[in-house]
Amino acid sequence: MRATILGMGLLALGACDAAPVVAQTAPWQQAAPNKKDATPAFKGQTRARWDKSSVKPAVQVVASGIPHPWAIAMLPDGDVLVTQKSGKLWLVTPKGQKSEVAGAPKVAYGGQGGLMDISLGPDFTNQLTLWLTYSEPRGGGKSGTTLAKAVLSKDRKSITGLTVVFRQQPAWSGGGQFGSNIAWDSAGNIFLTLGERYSVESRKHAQNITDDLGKVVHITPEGKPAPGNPFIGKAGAAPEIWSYGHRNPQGAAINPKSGKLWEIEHGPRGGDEINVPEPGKNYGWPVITYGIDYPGGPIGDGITAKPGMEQPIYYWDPVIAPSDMIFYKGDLFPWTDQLLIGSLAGGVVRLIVDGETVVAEDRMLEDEGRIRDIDEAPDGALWLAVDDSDGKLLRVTPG
Ligand SMILES: [Ca+2]
Repeated sequence: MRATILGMGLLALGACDAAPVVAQTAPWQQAAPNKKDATPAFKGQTRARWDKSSVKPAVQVVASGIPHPWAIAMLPDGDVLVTQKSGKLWLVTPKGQKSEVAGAPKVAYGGQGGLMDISLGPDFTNQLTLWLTYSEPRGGGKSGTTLAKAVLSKDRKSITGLTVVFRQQPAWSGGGQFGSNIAWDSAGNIFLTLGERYSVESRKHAQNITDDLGKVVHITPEGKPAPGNPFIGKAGAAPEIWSYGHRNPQGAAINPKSGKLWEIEHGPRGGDEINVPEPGKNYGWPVITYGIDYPGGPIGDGITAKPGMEQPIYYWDPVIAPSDMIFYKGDLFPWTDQLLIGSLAGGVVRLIVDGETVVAEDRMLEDEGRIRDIDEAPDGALWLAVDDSDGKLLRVTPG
């Protein structure tokens, strides 16, 4: 039961059977943070005021039986492609009929690894090209995040011509923290978010600009460094890097107003964060973080700020465990231009943003399980993939 705040500073305990009533200036989150000594770098960097929506979302189960889905991609005519982490690709019709799409790549399935993101390329309408990320077996028990493209057959029964476009280097052992999200910039180049592979040793690479662990890379559709990248021509640096110091960024979206990349990443215990990565900048992991280590001690020196390292525009402690996010474009819900975040631990998180400032936060659908992906259909409905053994696809509309 959460404390209920009535009016200005009056604190009372709410009845468990009643919806909590909280003044609109109070944050949604009332629980204590894990990192008790953290001070936000600026007002509103965490625990923005709660904007409780008047809309109650209605949930319809469109399909189930896709165990542990990872990502969905909406085709222009309403069909949906779904990746299953173990290495299958599915086509689901709006009425929920599902059929397997043959030709998915071989994946290193285990831990957080498997078949992950799926994205339609800008030329999908003409060329039927789609893009996949997955944990690729690289030999010696190691794996790495790989981006590949393939062509969907006209009958949608298979993908063909699977071609690897980019391989995160170096490969690493274990099943932890691959990223990975595909976002397209306005020039038709790709931002790909890449995790630092979890281990105490691999996480140090997030600060190392010679490789791809804990990075956002910016590449052409051919897998080359995108023109204008910050480290092109710099000796010893990897020219594909856009930004570094990331932990496990599983979500990304282009802000339709600014055209800039926004990225969301998992912290450890505490410290999930949203960044707006600028070229060549350092987002701090594992040197600065608003979280603590899983056993309870500090990460590194336990600091949250350092010169030369960028602050997140927003963070959470306790975590939400963010999967992906979208800027809502439609008007079926009264949330146009707001940020909707799927999360494994907090349902769908809604943020009202003003420029690059988060001004309010709301939560919904917290009882629907681990939300592994969120997308918006052409009609403005939200589609969610639920990460469990039953693997549901949900369509959400105003109730
Ligand atoms: Ca950071």
